[in-house]
Amino acid sequence: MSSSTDFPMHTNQHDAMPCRAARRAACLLVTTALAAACGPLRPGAPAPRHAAAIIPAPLSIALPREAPFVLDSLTVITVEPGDSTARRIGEWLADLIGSTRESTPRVLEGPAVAARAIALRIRPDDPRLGPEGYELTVAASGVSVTGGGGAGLFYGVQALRQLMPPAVEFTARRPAPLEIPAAHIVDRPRFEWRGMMLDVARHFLPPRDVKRFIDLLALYRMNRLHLHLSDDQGWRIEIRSWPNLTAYGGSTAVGGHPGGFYTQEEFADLVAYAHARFITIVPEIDMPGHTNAALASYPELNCDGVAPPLYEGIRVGFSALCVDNEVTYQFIDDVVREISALIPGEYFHIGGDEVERIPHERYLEFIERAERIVVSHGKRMIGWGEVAPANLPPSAIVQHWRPDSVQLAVARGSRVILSPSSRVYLDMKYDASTPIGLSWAGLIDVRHAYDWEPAAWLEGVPERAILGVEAPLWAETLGTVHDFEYMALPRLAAVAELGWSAPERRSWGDFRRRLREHWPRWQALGLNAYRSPDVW
Ligand code: TNX
Repeated sequence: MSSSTDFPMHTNQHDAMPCRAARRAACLLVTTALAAACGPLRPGAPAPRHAAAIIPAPLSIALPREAPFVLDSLTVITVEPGDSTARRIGEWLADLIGSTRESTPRVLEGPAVAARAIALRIRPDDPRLGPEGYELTVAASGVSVTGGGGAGLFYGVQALRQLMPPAVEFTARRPAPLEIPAAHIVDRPRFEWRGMMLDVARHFLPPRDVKRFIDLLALYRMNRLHLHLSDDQGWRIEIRSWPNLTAYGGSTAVGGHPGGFYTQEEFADLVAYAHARFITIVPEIDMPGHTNAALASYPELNCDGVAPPLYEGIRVGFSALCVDNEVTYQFIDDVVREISALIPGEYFHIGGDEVERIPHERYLEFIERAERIVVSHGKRMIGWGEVAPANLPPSAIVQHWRPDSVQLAVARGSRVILSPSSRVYLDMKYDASTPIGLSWAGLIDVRHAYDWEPAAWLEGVPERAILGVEAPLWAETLGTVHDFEYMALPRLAAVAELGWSAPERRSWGDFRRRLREHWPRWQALGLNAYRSPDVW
């Protein structure tokens, strides 16, 4: 992957250079990433206001000091004839540009002959790329984005988006010139699982807010959205064969806040919205614990046949399905069947965490039976670290969150998703003054979330056993989407880079420099990020 134009991004420790006079002198000196922000100075030309700052860091990136690509009303986007995936991605890009420009670029099918076009194509046979890899070239004469697959093309377009000024994210139209610095990137991800989890059970997020997070994941080339759809405080997805789960069990949330749930149509729409952005939705129905909302909705799920009251507190560990009742397994079968029919993705998460009410042996038998139910509906089971001692097939996946025994599952051939609570639990406070969030796993500032190495995290869990990295956002203390955003950003960007970028391309100093450049983009997107004093 190396070429003479490659250079490590982390050689450049400069921050954005806002002033024009200092800029001219500095530009004579720097030959690294900052050069893109400098470019040739033309009299009267507006100074580029942002330095190239791509997150996650690409495998190889060169920013030659050449003239930029100028996007104007003549620019078209070209795709190959009959390539409906590339066309769809082209239309996504046209929408992004068109919302800020007076005219939306046209998406044309045909050979990329048009002068100064943005040419999109998919080349599955390019061995450098793989399905999620891409090559991006920006020159004055044109832009070319080649993906090894549809996902790769989409990620190349996201890298192109990050080379454009943050103003491209505004939805208000304005006729400002849009310049894209000359660049050459060849890139592919390190891990196949780059995820985030939203806890919509403790506090419900309506579909439009979940879509905001899907959009954010797309910006950072993340590809899994795990939705924690049930817990003690609420059941959030319609199950037609058990309607009281949502009618009653979905009516509450923590602290008396409003409940809510997704109808199956709404859920299918979220799945399609994510799918169009190459993101797989991973549904979680937590069992056998974290089930008070279900237990309250159906007395027969309780060993004593008595439904408990609904619960709005934040204790954990007190609830459990009756693992000795056959009706429990009928219930699980119905729930897994109905949800599985709504998702093309191959994963179904059964939770399995924090069970205090069931003897360990019975718990493990329950997990093994639940796994068989998941497989019978064509999905692969995922469970939190507690499930590792169960006798599960290698296709089952274990999600590590605290010191546990995932090595047992790895020894049987299973792969692991890393979500160490002390690093990537986005519900942990940044520092002692953070007004929301918890702190049981520690305070997690941006650097702490960034500065660790997945392949060195757990003894006995080498790189090949790691499926990827996921950042859970638990919502006991988060009331609105603004709270969710405040805890997610900037740390989500750190987790995106952990999941995507090669270890030799990562360094805190360079990440911090790039992160600084993302603040105006978040503002343009209306995201309520935390302005960490470590970074800004
Ligand atoms: C632990 S992580 C939990 C959640 C809580 C979270 C709060 C896990 C599998 N269980 O039930 O919401 O801590 O940080």
